[in-house]
Amino acid sequence: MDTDGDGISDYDEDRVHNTDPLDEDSDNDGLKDGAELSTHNTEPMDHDSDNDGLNDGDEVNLHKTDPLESDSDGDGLIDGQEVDVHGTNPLANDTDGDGQ
Ligand SMILES: [Ca+2]
Ligand SMILES: [Ca+2]
Ligand SMILES: [Ca+2]
Ligand SMILES: [Ca+2]
Repeated sequence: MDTDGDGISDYDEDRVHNTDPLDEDSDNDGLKDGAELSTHNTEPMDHDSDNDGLNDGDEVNLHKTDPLESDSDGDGLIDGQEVDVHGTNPLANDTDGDGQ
C-alpha cells in the first residue's frame, strides 16, 4: 500500500522514515520521498539536507549542485551564497577563469 505513490509503502513512511504517507513530497522541496531515500540519499523531512540555503530539489534539478555538499566546488563559498549573494557558479571554483 503506497497511498501517495512516492515509492515508499505507507507502513514504512509511518514507522521507519517518519514521512507523510499522504504526501509524496513531505518536505516540499521538489523531490519525492522515495527519490530522496533511494536516489539522492537526501533527508525526506529536511528540504535543505546540507543547510546551504538551497533546497534539495533546486540543487538537483536547477543548479545541478550536490544536495549533500554545502560547498559543491570546494571554494569556501557555500552553494546558497554563490547563487543568491555573489552570483558565482557554485560548480566552478574560479567563475571568471582568472586563476583566483
Ligand atoms: Ca510520502
Ligand atoms: Ca522531498
Ligand atoms: Ca541544500
Ligand atoms: Ca562553492
